[in-house]
Amino acid sequence: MRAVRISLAPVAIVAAILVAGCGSSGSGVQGVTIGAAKTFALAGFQPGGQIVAGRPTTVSFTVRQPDGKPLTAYKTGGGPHTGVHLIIVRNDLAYIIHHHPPIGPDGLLRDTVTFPAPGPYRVLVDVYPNIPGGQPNFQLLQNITVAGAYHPRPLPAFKADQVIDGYHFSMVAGAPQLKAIQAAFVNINVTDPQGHKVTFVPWYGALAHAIFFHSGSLDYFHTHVCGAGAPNCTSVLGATRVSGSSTAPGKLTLGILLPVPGTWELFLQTMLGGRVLTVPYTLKVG
Ligand SMILES: [Cu+2]
Repeated sequence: MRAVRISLAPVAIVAAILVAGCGSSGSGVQGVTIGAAKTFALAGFQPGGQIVAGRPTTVSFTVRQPDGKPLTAYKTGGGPHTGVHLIIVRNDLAYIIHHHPPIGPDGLLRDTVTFPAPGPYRVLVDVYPNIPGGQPNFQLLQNITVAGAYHPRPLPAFKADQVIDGYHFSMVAGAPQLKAIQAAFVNINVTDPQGHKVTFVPWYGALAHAIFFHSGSLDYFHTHVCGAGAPNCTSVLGATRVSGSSTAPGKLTLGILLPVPGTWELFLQTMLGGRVLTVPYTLKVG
C-alpha cells in the first residue's frame, strides 16, 4: 500500500487533567491546551515519519514534567496501576493495542507496535507517576495516521455470548443498563474450548482489564479485575470508586463506571492459553 506521511496532530500537548485513580480523560478535557512548560506532556514522540500497516514500528517518547525534565519516577509493585500503559485505538474503535512498555534510562519509553490497518489512531499514554502526594495517574494523547485508505467500520452490535480463540465469554444478564457516573457490575462466565471453567492468571497486574472508549470523542476509562488482595486495583471517577472481582474459576465480575452518556466500546482483555484475548462489547450509556 502507498505510504503517506504521518500527521502529528496538535492534540499532543493536550494534557489531561486528571481525574484521580485509574482515571479517565473525560469530555471537556481534550480541548484544553496548556502551556508546555506548565504541565506534563509527551516529548520526542516517534515515529515522526510514515507508518505502514502490518510492519513492526518503534514507538518512543518521554513524559516531560512541568519543570521540563523527563519523568523517571513511576509507580512500581503489584497490581495494574504502575508504570506506563500505552493504549492505542483506531478512531473507529475497530482495533486496540494495549502494552505496558518498560521504563528505560532517562525515562525513555520505547515499544514495538504493529498497526493492523490504515487510518487515524489515538495514542493514549496512561501515566502512573511516583509523586508523593500527587495525582495517582493522568493521560497524555497523541494522534497519528497509518498510511493507506481508511475504511471505518461501524461498531458491532452488543453480543452477550462471544467465542474468541475457542474460549466462550458469556455476559450473564445480557446488555447492562448503564448510567453515566454510576458504577455498575456485570458478570461474565468464561469457559475454555473443552467447556471447562478457566483459571485466570495475572497479566499486567490484573486478571482482566476492562478498557472503555467513547465512540466519537474517544473519552477513556479503565477498570480491572484483580486477584484477592492485589494492591492498586481500584479505579476512581470523581467520588465514585470501582473495582472488579473474580470469586470463582471462570467467573469475572467487571466494574463499569463511565463519565458521560453515549455509545461506549468495552474491550475486555484477559490472558488465556498464553495469549491475550480481547472481547469487544458495545454498550449504551444513558
Ligand atoms: Cu489495565
